[in-house]
Amino acid sequence: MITEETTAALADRLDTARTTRTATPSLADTHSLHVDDAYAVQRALVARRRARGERLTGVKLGFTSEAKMAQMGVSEVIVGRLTDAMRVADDGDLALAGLIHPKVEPEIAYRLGYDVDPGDPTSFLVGAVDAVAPALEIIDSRYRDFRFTYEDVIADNTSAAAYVLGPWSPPQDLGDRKVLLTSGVQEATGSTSAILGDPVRALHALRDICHRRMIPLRAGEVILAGAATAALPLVAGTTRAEVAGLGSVTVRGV
Ligand code: 0L1
Ligand code: MG
Repeated sequence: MITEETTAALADRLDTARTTRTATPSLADTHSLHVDDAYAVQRALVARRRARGERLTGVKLGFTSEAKMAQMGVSEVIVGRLTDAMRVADDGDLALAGLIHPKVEPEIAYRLGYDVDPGDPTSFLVGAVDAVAPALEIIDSRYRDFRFTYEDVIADNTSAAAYVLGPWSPPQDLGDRKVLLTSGVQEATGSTSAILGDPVRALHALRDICHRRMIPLRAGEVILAGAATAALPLVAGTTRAEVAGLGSVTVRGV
């Protein structure tokens, strides 16, 4: 385990990388981090944002595709925190100058209708969902060239930078829906089944991870379940994701 001083120093380093838009080398170049250390750095990093007035609005899952897990040599999803400062309105503008090297992913968002107690192993996250929506997640690793280890990316709040929510619909089966992402002239097609086989499995995985890491989930919070296609670079102009039968969500890079 790393010391509290080291945890604080690494959180400061990642915080500065984001606020000054200057990518930093992998923490693994100089530190040997355990997964627990990495989540401790993430907590300290998010605490800095909260101390500046940001409010927690939900969580996001990462590494929910087989391809990404294989690439990282891991079998466990990762979780990061969302704040109100990361939220961009549907069809809203996102300033690219505020980011380092942003990419965008089409996702499914779940909204919670009531609190879920992380200490209660019988709590049923799926039953707590009161709405679903198409979503865009903008990731912006604070590491140079997106070069990071599994522990690095956890410490960096799983590269979370911004998110956009489309219109909410009632809870429904979202298995194997076609997904189309367009960003500038680039396009990616995929399926919601890229998210752990079915996005509902993301809720099961999240319940386990929140239980182990004592992450509370509150009514009204949003869960981003993971990417349905490979990420595309976020460029100036319109980026749009469409999930068959659920609707679309748009952001404009400016
Ligand atoms: O799935 C994700 O939200 C991405 C997690 C972080 C990995 C990356 O920055 O590519
Ligand atoms: Mg994502």
